[in-house]
Amino acid sequence: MNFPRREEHLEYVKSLHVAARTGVPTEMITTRMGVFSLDDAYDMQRSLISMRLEEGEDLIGMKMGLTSRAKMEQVGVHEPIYGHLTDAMELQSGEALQHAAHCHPRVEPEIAFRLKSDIKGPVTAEDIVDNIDAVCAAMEIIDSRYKNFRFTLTDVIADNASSSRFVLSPTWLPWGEQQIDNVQIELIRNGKTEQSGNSSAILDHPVNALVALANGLVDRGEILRQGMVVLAGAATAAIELKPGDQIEMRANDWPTPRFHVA
Ligand code: OOG
Ligand code: MG
Repeated sequence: MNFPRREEHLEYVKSLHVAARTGVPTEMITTRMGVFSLDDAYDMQRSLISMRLEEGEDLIGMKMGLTSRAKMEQVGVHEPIYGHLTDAMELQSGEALQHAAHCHPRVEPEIAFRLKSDIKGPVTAEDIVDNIDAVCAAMEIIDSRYKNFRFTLTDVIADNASSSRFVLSPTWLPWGEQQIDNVQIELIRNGKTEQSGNSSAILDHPVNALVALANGLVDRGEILRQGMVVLAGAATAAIELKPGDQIEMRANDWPTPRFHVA
């Protein structure tokens, strides 16, 4: 699978791709070309993902972002956004994250869904409860490719919603066996809780993130595919990562994802 590319965007998209590969941040696109539309921003995001796919990566999921007030306030952008996840972005639980390969990485606690069947919007939460196969606690490593981790709505969309890596729990929980709203969430660094929150902070219920994503894809004629992993968006603000950090996340008594920073 691949996405179409627009010639006039290539220069900006390439800068983002190079920044992601080198860990050296770049200028915001709005600073370079002025204001651009949401539609153009999502076109640029798809061009950026095409570059990864051409280098051999596979599309394995999607992410929602800015689905909680804590996250919106942290970055000053107040609308939910989505991004794409490839296989190369997955870090296995227990592995090391190479700090030097990133611009200014942060981590945030997430809930991940795995899809049992395709989801084609428009849908409501009731429509999709049977399309979910499993859930788990997850962490996303976000790393804006822009200088100083500062951006506008369209800049962050073009930059694949800041997504860099993601870590899933070692085991998935079968869907329907546990509640996913009102889950107590903690992000822990070197044994100390740095952020705590509740899964209900994610659009009132994490399933609403999946609904928003499926519905956001309608005008592109795209659907969510069976087997995809979908991150619902962080329930708390993100924290900056430093070499030596040991990071783990707790979500009630669910299996715990963890990693360390080298
Ligand atoms: C944008 C991405 C937000 C989330 O979970 O809210 C996001 C950013 O914070 O840089 O992934
Ligand atoms: Mg996130």
